[in-house]
Amino acid sequence: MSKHVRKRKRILHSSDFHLDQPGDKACASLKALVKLAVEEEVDMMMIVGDLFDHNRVSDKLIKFVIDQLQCLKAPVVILPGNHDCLVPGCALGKDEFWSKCPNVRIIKNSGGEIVDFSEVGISVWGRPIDTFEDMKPMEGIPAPGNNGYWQIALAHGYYVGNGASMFPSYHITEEEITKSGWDYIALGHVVTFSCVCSKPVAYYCGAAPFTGMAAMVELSDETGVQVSQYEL
Ligand SMILES: [Mn+2]
Repeated sequence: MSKHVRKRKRILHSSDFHLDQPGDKACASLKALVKLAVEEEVDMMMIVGDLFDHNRVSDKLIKFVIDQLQCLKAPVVILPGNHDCLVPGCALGKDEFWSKCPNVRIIKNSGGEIVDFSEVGISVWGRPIDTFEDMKPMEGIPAPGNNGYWQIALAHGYYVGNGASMFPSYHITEEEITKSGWDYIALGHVVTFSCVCSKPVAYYCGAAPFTGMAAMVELSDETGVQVSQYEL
């Protein structure tokens, strides 16, 4: 029996908007990202940490974000990063706003969770930063499921390879990525677009307001996982 060939999918991978005030440059970047996602008819959009610069942002700014994300039919996955970490009173925890946006899924389970998006055939794992202490963004990642979906892991932190790092916290190691078994590792926290691993494919998408770009991830069982930058 031949292996089941999954449907090709395209995911828009972004991170590190660091939204602070309504109308700032980062807000324009988010708006451009949503426009691109609509035009390209992507299957999913992901924001891998630090959507907000801090947790004291105004309700007006949160409403702006929700107005934008509601323009999409595709599911949007948001991972809390170190700047918008999931602590009491945080921006991503204000359910009175986020509940109005059914296509948005915020990864909240402490220690990590898998979310299956059956409508698009994609499973997502992520572990939110939910503390002001150090943590390991890929610690405890389970083996991917056997549901025939694309398996995408999200992590917000520093890739440190297999050695010591000059960076103090949020370490992601080479071994955590290579042994994960997931199809694609979507990374956030680092400003520039960069590939850190080819098997499985793992990329930093870069900070959209800084690079003016987002990463398009094309998933295909025939041609593999390919990542390229799209201008915002
Ligand atoms: Mn960060």
